[in-house]
Amino acid sequence: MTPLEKARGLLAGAERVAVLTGAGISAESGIPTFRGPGGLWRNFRPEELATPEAFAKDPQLVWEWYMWRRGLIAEAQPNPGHRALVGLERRTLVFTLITQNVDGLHDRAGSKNIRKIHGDIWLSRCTRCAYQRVDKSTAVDGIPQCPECRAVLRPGVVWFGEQLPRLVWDDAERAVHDSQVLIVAGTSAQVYPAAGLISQARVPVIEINIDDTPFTSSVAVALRGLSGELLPKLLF
Ligand code: BV8
Ligand code: ZN
Repeated sequence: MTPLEKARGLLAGAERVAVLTGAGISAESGIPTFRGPGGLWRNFRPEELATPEAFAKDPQLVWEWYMWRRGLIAEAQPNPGHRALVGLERRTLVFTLITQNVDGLHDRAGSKNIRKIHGDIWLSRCTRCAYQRVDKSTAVDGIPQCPECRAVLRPGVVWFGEQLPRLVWDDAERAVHDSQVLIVAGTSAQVYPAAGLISQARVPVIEINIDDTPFTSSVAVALRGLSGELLPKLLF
């Protein structure tokens, strides 16, 4: 039995499926991954910019990085990998898509039950009051201000050193615990607590990646290749 046949067999009987995606699933849409080639911007690594300290030190620079990324994402389209997960969701009784990605491409592809554990790049939220908004345009020059209290707005994402949104995280853990199969696609599984979801799984894990990850030796099936090509093959 080939790994693909094994993966399809695991999914064929599953009524409850959880999926964890990372930046690799958006790579074929032209969005650079964090740790692969092209992940740098003006020679800064994401870990140097996606932090409260970087924002406190230079909010303008951090906003310029997010605006650059919003621009890339606005030009990007969901790829066959995103769309295959929509097909899988439609055919599965209980389906939860847990994503580390903030790009919103799963929403645009048509996925419904999404848990954005690292937030959403299209959200801007106030650093002082409860104000938040979904931005449509990427053209915001300078540092956006809160219309309610005049404080600076920040991107609605989770930075390194920040807690993940409590309710979203609880849902994600519950989805993994309740699932019969966990698919892990396009993540280097280096960022915690997200990667910890994989070790929490007490069910077979199907890993889809172009490379090995720290969890490859412990998964039920490791499919090597592009998620945009492999995920559609999982549908039957
Ligand atoms: C927390 C949103 C604690 C922002 C992101 C030391 C110092 C400081 C902190 C830590 C530390 N050690 C550990 C930590 C904790 C830290 C962490 O894990 N750091 C890592 C770097 C070691 N985690 C945190 O800080 C988290 N918070 O721990 O809080 C706490 C506790 C109590 C009280 C208060 C606080 C918060 C983590 C969230 C950070 N935010 N994103 C933004 O996007 O700007 S993380 C960022 O990395 C993205 O969300 C991204 O998705 C995520 C993970 O990366 P991947 O998705 O895996 O992407 P990557 O490029 O790494 O890999 C791509 C993969 O795809 C590769 O495997 C590649 O082979 C594959 N691929 C590529 N192309 C394809 C493909 N596969 C298939 N097909 C393809 N075509
Ligand atoms: Zn405010």
